[in-house]
Amino acid sequence: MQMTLRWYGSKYDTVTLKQIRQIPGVTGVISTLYGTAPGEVWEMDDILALKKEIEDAGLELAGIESVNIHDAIKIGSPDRDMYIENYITTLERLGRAGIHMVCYNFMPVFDWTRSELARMRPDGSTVLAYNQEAIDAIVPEQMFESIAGDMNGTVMPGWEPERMARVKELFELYKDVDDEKLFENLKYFLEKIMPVCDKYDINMAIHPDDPAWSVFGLPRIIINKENILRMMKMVDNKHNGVTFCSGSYGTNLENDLPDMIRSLKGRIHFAHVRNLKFNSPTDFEEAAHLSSDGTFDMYEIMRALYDIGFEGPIRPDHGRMIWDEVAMPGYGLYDRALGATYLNGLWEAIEKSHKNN
Ligand code: CS2
Ligand code: MN
Repeated sequence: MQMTLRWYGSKYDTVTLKQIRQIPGVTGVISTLYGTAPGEVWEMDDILALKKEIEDAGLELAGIESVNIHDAIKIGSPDRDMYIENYITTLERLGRAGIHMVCYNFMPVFDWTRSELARMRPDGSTVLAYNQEAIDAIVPEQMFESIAGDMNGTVMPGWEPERMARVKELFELYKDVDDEKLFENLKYFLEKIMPVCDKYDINMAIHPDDPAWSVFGLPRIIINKENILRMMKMVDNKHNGVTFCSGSYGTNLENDLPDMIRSLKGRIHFAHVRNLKFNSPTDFEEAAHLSSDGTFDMYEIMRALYDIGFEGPIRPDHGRMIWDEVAMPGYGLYDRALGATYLNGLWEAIEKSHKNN
């Protein structure tokens, strides 16, 4: 595995490449052209400039998170072919630039959903949290408003103001899309892009839906082992793979995370490893990465990744806000640096105990 950190680019991130370079064991970043809208073709010059900036700082651009999918593709509307063509052009350019991992998601309307962006934990840190009753009590438009005030002056992925303005219209467009239709549209998209992925050896890594169930009545399919294996089989190509995000699959306590990892051998191209603390099955908050601070056994998660021979980029995910840092919720420097260090420690111990046995 290669330890990385997500970085939004110098225009948007409060964390610098210089700071990332100083986290022991972090050799790359996962980035994106954050200013581009879903459906837009990425300019080659912009891709190369991003890559150069990262390399000049002594790091590697280890992959893209995300090249977002236009709603027309998820809805399956007549103009989807044009947006798929654009996506293919972007992949081709990324491939030519030597980038081999692309993370994306197939969630309708919203990316991840949380009811709070700054819940206080007993140690005084603040974290993203989810409470089902709170979500059930609001309408989606309200959710955008309540979140907007909490972003610490940053723009969070999936919650861009342009999308907020269109939320009603988006719900209307998805009204005939159920789980089956969404699967079909995903298959259609993947079949079209596989040739360019084969040509440039680009590993597509779908991110799970977060939380891993339907919210606001919208269909959600990348939620459990059964669905993800169905997706792997429906387009049976190594380049059709997954981002294994423990914090997203883990929202559903019925998901056995190490077992899911083992069942996806060869198809996990990217890993997001973080911990959640459950107060009840429908109320959870994002804990520190350390096993004892939350509900998951992080050692078992890392060991499963080790056992399947995982070689791709990995990153700590959403960190807590600690030590008075002001940053994009979940994406400060301090707690993610602690997370990376802890995960590196687990990996070293697993690797050495394996070799000594
Ligand atoms: C999430 C998502 O993993 C995460 O940190 O916050 O925004 C994720 O990046 C996207 O769903 C991937 O396309
Ligand atoms: Mn994730």
